[in-house]
Amino acid sequence: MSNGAYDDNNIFAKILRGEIPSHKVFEDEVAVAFMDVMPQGTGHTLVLPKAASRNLLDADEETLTALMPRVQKIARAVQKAFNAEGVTIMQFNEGAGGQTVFHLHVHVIPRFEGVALAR
Ligand code: DGP
Repeated sequence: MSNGAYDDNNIFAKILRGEIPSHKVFEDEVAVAFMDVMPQGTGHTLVLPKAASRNLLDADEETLTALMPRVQKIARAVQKAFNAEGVTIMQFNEGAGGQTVFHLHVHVIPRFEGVALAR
């Protein structure tokens, strides 16, 4: 179980509703992907299910099953687009786990040999 209820005033819920702008690079009926405003590396992209889940601990199986192929699709696309040698996938749960925005999202970060993440 997660530590709290889903709050639909979180910043990603607002992006999903089109209330605040984002640099969107993918959207289908299940998920969206947009560029992270505080990138830890070139091409840092976030993939979100449209379904309201606070995080991985809170998400139902249907959401997770649908999300992973989208994460793979975005990971392949950003690797190609940025000519990356690898891709790091990260996902944080609750404040103690490093989560700052409480709508489930997966970080997709193109990686290059010898280049560390920004933070
Ligand atoms: P985390 O909850 O720690 O997994 O990371 C949240 C990420 O979301 C963090 O890398 C910064 C990013 N972020 C925060 N606010 C915004 C925003 O308004 N727009 C976009 N595109 N990214 C955001």
